[in-house]
Amino acid sequence: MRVSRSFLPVLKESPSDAQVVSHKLMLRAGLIRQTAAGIYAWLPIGFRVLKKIEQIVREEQDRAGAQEMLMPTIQSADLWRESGRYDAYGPEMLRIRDRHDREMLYGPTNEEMLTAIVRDDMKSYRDLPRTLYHIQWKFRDEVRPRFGVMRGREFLMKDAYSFDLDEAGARNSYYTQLLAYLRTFQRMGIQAVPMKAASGPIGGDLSHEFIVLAPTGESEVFYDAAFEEVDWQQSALNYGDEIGLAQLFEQVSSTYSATDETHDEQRWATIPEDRRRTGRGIEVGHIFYFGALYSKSMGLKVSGPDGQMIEPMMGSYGVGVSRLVAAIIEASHDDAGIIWPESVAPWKVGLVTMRADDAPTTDAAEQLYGQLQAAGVETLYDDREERGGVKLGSMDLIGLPWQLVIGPRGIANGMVELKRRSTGEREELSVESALARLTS
Ligand code: P5A
Repeated sequence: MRVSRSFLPVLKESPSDAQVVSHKLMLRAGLIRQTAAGIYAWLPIGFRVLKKIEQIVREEQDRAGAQEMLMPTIQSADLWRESGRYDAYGPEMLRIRDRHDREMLYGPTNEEMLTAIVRDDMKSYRDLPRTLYHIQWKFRDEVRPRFGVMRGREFLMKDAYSFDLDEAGARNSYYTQLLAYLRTFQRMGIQAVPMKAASGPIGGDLSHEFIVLAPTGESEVFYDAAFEEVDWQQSALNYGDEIGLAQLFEQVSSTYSATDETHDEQRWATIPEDRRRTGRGIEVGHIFYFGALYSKSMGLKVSGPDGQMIEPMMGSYGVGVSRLVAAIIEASHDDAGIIWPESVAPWKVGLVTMRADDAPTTDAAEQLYGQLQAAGVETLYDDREERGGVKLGSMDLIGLPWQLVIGPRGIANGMVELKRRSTGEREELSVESALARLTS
């Protein structure tokens, strides 16, 4: 993409209404704009990151055997009366009336809706187990929306729902999502630690939240460094391996991690000091097992092998997709701006010309841009007639993993500069080797 044709509004000053660094950087680098309290438009850069995160979540859900679908944002109040949550949910629910005066709502979550959808078609034990998910906007009328998309009112969530014949099956589905989450967050370049949690308004008795360390997090957290030591992508654990998944759950449960609500000073003291990690944390995911809670209240039943009726055991599994954009920035930035992990970066390379009025410089840049594009390398090309220093400043702010800088002096000798954003390391190399490096 050419910057000269882009809508990439970059702000020099930190906006005064933003309190946390991710919100400041998201406004300054032109990722989002607020359109109403707690409601944001996603500008091109922000949108690209959101889609990258969404895609990682999707690939890991698919790999774990969940199947994607799409449910509407608007729901009928009657659905929620069936489960009894219509009144219980309180003022966080945005309630709407249509022209026929029917009560509707903007969905804060979809347990009721999906249970109602499947109950007409899941009839037999052969229809189980199933896990379905969608990636859809939610609305929660938070008392205090704050920190930008971190706690918005409208936000994007991946929510999955599992249906099983019995508790053992349901636990296996829960463990499957646990592993999928460990893999998902690690692919995004962040350390998310599962912690036992209370179920709150979703209900149920088994629940974990996934917490990313960041100084501006809402709760204080404690965990054993063992969580940082496993490569979940490389782990040979297979989704069909029920025993392995149960062992994973045991391992996660026996490794210390806690929020301030569940923290146990006595157990904490038994962990060697150099393995204790503490800080503030941001919840980027939350998984729940709640048995037959919704099957029972909403009349979901299937016939078992010998004709008896069975209420499926369910779980639900959420990832805060839009919140993750902010959480990743909280975990990965410096004074100059954002540092995107490569897997979620809006583009891989920022191509910068230092002198737009120097023909050999722009010719070389145009040619490189064409070659990078032909090789499928996502490139943002700053072709503006701006001072080189200004362009480099906005590249640092936007935070692409690589900057390829072309100036008159270097290009006269066929040389360009390649900078790695995360370390600041710069290297002079020939045009050919720069290209080879970025396309490899
Ligand atoms: C699980 C899936 C649920 O709603 N029902 C369907 C369950 N869980 S949850 O914990 O309430 O939400 C899941 C994740 O969504 C993110 N999230 C938010 N993100 C931005 N702004 C908000 N106001 C907000 N509320 C929740 C969190 O990442 C949470 O873990």
